[in-house]
Amino acid sequence: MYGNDYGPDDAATRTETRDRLPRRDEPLNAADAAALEGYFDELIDADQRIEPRDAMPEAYRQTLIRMMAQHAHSEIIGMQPEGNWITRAPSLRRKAILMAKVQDEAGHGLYLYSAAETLGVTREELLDRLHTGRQKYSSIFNYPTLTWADVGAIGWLVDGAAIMNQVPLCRCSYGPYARAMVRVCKEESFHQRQGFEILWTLARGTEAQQEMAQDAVNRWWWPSLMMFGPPDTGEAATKGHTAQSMAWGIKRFSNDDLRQKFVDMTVPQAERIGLTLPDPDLRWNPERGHYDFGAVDWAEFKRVLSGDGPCNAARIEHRVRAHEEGAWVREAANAYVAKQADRAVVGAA
Ligand code: BYC
Repeated sequence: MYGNDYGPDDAATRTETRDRLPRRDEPLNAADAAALEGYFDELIDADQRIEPRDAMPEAYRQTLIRMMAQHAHSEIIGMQPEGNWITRAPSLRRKAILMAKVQDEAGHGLYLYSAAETLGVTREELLDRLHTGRQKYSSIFNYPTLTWADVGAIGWLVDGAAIMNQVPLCRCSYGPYARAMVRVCKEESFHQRQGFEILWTLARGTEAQQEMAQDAVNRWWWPSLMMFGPPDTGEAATKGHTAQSMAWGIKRFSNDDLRQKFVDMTVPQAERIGLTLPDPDLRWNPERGHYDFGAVDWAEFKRVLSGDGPCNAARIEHRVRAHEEGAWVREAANAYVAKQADRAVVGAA
């Protein structure tokens, strides 16, 4: 878990190799570059963790920055659709739970921005990339939350998909990302349970409540399947990042495998709740030992990614406004740190 610094066997040799190599931010000569490649590959082959001070191939660093930043952005943008229902939660208990969940998402964003900063990029730069559309966030958060049941559907389906995708990231080859994911996943499990429980309750309520629950599931099911990313196996595979990211131990499964696992996990849960998943092609395939399911509308996914989803503009507009209105908090925090540093100098003199 704690990377090659703490490995038991030949960790001494590895540390020696590392100590001979320049740190990540020092220039590399040709001999160092060759040694680095061997050393990095050796760590990856041994399923060891890469740590922030390790020299690493630039493409590996950039891939992680892209993925971790997109993940962090998704967490903080993901607060918006659910935050929309805090003032209208149907009871004090539901309100308290939802507030705790939305705060958890903010916390996940903070762990992930901090973890991404260990790769030598600033949080300011990452937020700027989000605000100017140079970096993505998850497609799922461009859909609206029209009723209270949507909060249940997000918890059950969106957080359920998130767990399926993120549990393997606890074994990601980059140490800080892997460690951040351990806590994130624990919290996501609670989120999924609360969503399940909201829908379970609605499905046992009045006819109108049952219809509201079914309508929410109808709208969130397909976008949840899109969360795993475009097809990356078989004939439908698009040219993406999966093969390289799996070779580097960043991703542990293909998008398609995780999507299938998610469908297999969710169908029995839907049966227990008593809701129907909106896919006429969904059926158990005993030969494959998996559920078959219908075709995802990848044209819709592309449209949403290109900015043409129902809420893209509103999400970014809201985020930029919140960032601008929070400028005084960042200034005050910086002033406080500067003051503390001055006091420390005076105290030491
Ligand atoms: N939405 O080659 P691929 C949460 C992009 S947070 C938007 O498969 P990769 C939660 C992809 O970036 C959920 N874009 O890429 C929060 C790439 O474009 P670029 C977020 C997507 O990176 C609050 C292109 O499509 N979770 O659950 O190997 C409340 C080709 O894709 C999406 C994470 O970020 C998408 N759905 O795999 C509740 C987890 N899918 O960058 C819940 C960490 C693909 O080349 N990230 N794209 O322009 C990952 O696991 C991977 O980055 C992905 C994509 C599986 C998402």
